[in-house]
Amino acid sequence: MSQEPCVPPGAVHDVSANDETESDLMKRRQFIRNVSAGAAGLAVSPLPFVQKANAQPTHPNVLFILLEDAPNWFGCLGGHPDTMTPNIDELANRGCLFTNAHCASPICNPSRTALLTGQYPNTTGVFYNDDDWREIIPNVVSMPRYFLDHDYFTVRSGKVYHGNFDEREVWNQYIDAKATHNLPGEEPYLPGHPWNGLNYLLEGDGDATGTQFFNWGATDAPEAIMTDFRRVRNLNEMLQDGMREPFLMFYGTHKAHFPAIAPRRVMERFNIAEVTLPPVNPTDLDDLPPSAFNFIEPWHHEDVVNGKQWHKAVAAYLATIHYMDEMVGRLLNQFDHSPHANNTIVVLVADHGFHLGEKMHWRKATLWNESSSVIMTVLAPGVTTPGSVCHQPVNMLDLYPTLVDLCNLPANPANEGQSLRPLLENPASVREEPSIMTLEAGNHAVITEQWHYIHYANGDRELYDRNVDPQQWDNLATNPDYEPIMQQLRDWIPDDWIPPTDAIAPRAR
Ligand SMILES: [Ca+2]
Ligand SMILES: [Ca+2]
Repeated sequence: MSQEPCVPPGAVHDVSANDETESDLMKRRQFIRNVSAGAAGLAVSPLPFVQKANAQPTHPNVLFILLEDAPNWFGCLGGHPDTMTPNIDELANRGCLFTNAHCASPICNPSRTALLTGQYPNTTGVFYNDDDWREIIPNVVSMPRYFLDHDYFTVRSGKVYHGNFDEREVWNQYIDAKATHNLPGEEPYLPGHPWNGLNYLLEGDGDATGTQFFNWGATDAPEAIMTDFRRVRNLNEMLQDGMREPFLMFYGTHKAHFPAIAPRRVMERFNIAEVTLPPVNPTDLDDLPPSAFNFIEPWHHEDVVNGKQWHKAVAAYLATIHYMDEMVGRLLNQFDHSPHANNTIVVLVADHGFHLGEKMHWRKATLWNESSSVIMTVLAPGVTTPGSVCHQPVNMLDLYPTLVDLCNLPANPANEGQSLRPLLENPASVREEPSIMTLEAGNHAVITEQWHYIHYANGDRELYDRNVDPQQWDNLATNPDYEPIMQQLRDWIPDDWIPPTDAIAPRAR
């Protein structure tokens, strides 16, 4: 879990407590509003030695692979030691892998809304899973709509938007996510009798099926009915027939979401008894401020451990990730044999991270690295160099303006992220701005190369040094020596993103 990526880090950059100037401070405080006005950009020139594998097409196609609920258990990220993700590792090695990428919010709907609108949760007002972004921000132009409006052929299969908050009309070819989701027998639910013996009805998971979500095991269902198998088959048939160019194709995976159920042949590749458990410090929660406990459910972890389910759950999640990787590999193999292989940008990112016991927590919706950190890799013909790795803090908000930039479309001034092109061209270049993630209203994480700063709505704080404490066990926020650096990091958060003390109460996720 704590292994370093296999490629040496690039230029080290941190927010130092020294050398602060008034102009620096003002610059940071203006950052969010500047990008909101579309004024920000990185002035980093590509290095002349960067080798271009292919000529850069004028309007390249885009293949966008959006993973569901994925911890950073990927070989290319030095993730879980038992993980098997050869296809995604190979894709990462063909382009630029970002090792310090974060979601905009560690919950499905606000994360996907931020990705698809290119705007922060505080701008859209979409913080929760039941916020219908189409009603809240009806005039915002989503990424697929923007590409459609600029004469791209838009295709999608699988989960792109959260729940029912879909945009049917922006897709030239649309494969209904619901219609391809969970055919009978795929995930053999046993209402009231979850396989793991943990009879949980998780908040937000509905009624009759609630106990089935916090579940794991193997299925003997024919693979032809597995959701991801069918979604990839549909896309592969389109690729085989040839697509109208330029196109924007989305594949949203069903895995690795709970319930962690994979075909038996996949599950059997993982030895349950010997699987490596995530590292957990038994006293880890002792130094957390009260607000942290609004977002965690340590009793779930106790029940998993006491029920002797931890090994099984970890092995099952590794299996679902492995199966997800297989399906991505099937799609990429077809894509590589298509006429589009050399003029298509491939992006792969997860909607947010995932806890499997770290900090005694399960699932997501925390401000720590397990929830914030996502795999992100970009292969851009003529722009990225095979095998390149970037350690700068980036956010999935950056992908909308990045794709607009790489596809030579006019910039969308409503985008608040920044184009990653300078980092794709030169991964060692420095990005001054941190990556900011927001959990519900008023709770934020500010992440730089070195620091992970957490600011809760009531003013509670946490600070971790990413360089020496990758597990985030040692909360430095109570040490006055770190007050200057915390103030600097806090200054990246616009004042109006932080509500009056105790104004915000947690809501169902
Ligand atoms: Ca999700
Ligand atoms: Ca701790």
